[in-house]
Amino acid sequence: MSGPALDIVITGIQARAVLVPLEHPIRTSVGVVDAAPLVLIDLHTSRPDVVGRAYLFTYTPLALAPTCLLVSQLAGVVAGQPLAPVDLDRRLGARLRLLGRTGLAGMACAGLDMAAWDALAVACEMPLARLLGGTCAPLAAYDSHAMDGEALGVRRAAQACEQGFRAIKTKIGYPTLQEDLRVLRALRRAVGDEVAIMADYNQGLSVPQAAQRLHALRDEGLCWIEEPTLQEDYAGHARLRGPVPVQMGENWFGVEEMHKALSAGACDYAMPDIMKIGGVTAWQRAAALAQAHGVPLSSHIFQEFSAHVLAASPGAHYLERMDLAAPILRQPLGFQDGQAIIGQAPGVGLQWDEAAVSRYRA
Ligand code: SMN
Ligand code: MG
Repeated sequence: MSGPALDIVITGIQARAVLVPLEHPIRTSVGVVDAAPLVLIDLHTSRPDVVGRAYLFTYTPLALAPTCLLVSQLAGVVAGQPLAPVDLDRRLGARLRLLGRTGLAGMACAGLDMAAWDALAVACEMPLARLLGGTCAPLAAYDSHAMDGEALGVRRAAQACEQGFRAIKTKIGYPTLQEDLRVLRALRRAVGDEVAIMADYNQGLSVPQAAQRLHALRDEGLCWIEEPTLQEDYAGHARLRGPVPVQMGENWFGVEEMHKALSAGACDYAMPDIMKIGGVTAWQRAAALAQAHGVPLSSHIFQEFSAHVLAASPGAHYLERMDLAAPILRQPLGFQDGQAIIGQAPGVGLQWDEAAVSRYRA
């Protein structure tokens, strides 16, 4: 890092709320996301050419304005501070010790962390993956679909295969096990035996229900079953391991929750969400934890940042392709032959399409 990059300080934060249309609603067994509520973050520094960008996904429009306001409020904690994400993480943790960094507060801090790492990589004139010590090699990815039913599910699966994907995820938890089986078998017929299929219950089953369904799915050749029961029930997840590999992690707030889950033997695979786990700083700690437990590591949405951190993570498994931000980005993340193509742009490469941002302002 050249001298000038070391002297950069944060000068301000811009946070904007947008509600972005989705090509397909994200239907799950526990609710539907019809549009993507995103908080767009611009972290400005003492170098006008060094701006860090990140976005947060708030799942429901109900959380969009409060999260956006929280990000703006936290500007007061980071403005004037050196562009040093690990130090910012410590500072934010100290300031929010009484509140705690879970929920919207954790999400807001993670957004600042991601934007700061983006700015630092831009200042160092290299992709974030390189700054973290990795390369920009292509990453195995799966195309992530929803509880689409048989007809749309098959269409999306076939389209993903035509685009070169070698893995797809669907969401299940239909009213009956027979419906789960019917949709999964239709997808298998559509993609053939060489394409991996993952299935996500989004916490929709009780442990007894999940035990019965996972046993019935044991011969369906699934790559993993995701969040079969309540995400905070680590013992329950541990009891369900066996018939099909169990995947979880998107709802862990901080590496502390990840540590509790892995210590309880809750899952065969781990998929932290880079926002909820706490940003790039926390992701690196999560990656070390996964490695210590011998658990392959996948990502959850946030495909742009996730590509860079996975590229520098031991035990990288799959990147989830769910293009939530495409309508407001000038350059979506590229995929080829079922792999994420990181590119060589400095930082993460997020550039807002300002006309679209104006159109979708919430
Ligand atoms: C998911 C649920 C809700 C919004 C985005 C993604 C899902 C996943 O759990 O793993 O893709
Ligand atoms: Mg999931």
